Amino acid sequence: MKKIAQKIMTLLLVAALAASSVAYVPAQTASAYTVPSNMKWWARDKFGMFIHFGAYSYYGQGEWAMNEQKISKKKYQTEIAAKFNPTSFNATEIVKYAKQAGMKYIVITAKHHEGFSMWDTKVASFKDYTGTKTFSLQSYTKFGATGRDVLMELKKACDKAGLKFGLYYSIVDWNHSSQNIGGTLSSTMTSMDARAKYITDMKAQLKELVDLYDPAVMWFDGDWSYSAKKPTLENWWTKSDGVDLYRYMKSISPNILVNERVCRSFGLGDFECPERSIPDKSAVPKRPWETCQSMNDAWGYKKSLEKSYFSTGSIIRDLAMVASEGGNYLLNIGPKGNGQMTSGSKKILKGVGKWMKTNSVSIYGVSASPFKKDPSWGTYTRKNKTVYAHVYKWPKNGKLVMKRYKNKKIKKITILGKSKKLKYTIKKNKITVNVPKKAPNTKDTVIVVKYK
Ligand code: H79
Repeated sequence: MKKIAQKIMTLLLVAALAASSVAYVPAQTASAYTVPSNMKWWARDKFGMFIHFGAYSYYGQGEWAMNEQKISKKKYQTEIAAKFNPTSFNATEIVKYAKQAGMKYIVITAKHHEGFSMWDTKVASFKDYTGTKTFSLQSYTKFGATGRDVLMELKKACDKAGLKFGLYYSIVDWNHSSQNIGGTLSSTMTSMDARAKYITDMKAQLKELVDLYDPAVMWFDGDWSYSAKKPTLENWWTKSDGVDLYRYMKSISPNILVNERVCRSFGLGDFECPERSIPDKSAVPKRPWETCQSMNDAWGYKKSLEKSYFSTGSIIRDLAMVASEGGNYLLNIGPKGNGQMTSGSKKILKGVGKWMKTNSVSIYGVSASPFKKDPSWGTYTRKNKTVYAHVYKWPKNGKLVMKRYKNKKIKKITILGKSKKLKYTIKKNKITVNVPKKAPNTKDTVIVVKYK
């Protein structure tokens, strides 16, 4: 999977080449779309936490292990899911870390592809391979006897801290008796009748989730058909199912936000979802969008990758780059099977929080960059008449050359978090700012240009 950091390097390279050959590019936003009123909070908040937590967290080999390792339903259920015992799950701590990092909403997996329900589902068909026990955290593990509801704990902690709460739900279900692993969608239906029954039951589960947790976002996944054709056993999820699912969600929860993965590639849902990638400045979606990214190459806890986290700096730069293109950023953590946050994720969240403490005004509520192309040193965000220059690559000569916004007059230029005014000169559409020799923040220094 391609890392966003690599993508940014390519973008910077392209931008650098472009900057040397193209003279003046008229002010033009990288993305321009109207935000529907029910999405205003989401578009303003910009930054959320994704949590992948399920039976796979106990196994510690990533959320795709069952599929990748061809583990049978019986084995997965009895040897992995049944042993999942997240007694150390601490919703208050997770929310504290999210809030401190500057995140404004959380989306947690209610059911991933493994088909394990993280809540006390009463929908009868979500049973184990014997058809006798419900395949859920409450019914299938000894943790169930504690009477705890981790989704409710997180929901309550979010409410208390003023964060919005959302749920992830996988359409594909590797453990449901209607499906077997394999095929175009990674699961194949056993019959068309089973398909119809599964869809009805899936909706019943979604109704349970809405009734129990009233999520602000329902984040679907496992919809890979890209097909508007009639369903088949292998390509069993289609565009018309996506259209229907979206309508259904809005009918049971009018204000809920639903991602495009009710069946992606048809412009459905309220927002688009690039995964682990930032669109090119020239190909930014024309409607609200959110990039999801994890902190390493897995989403669910993967022990072997615990020493391979991305750098805090690359995550901060991704967040700013996404904001500069008018998008949201959903950053994932994969807690361990016992529920504990990993030390790697805590370190990154702390680092992002440290940066956000000074620099969050250059992220929340910003518009996309007013310029079509990025400079070689980083990117821009804007709020009304203030342009924020995010400098990733600090100029060695102490002179930062940036574009002038709409030929406006300048009120002052400062480094975000500092009061000292920086000296500058203007030549037509270029501003040259005298900056300190050393980068005040090696991850991303934000220069504030206030226009009159
Ligand atoms: O939940 C996380 C991942 O588990 C899930 N989405 C994030 C948020 C995910 N990411 N990538 N994938 C799942 C793998 C997708 C693989 C695919 Fe395919 C390749 C989909 C279509 C082609 C595998 C092969 C599944 C169907 C055929």
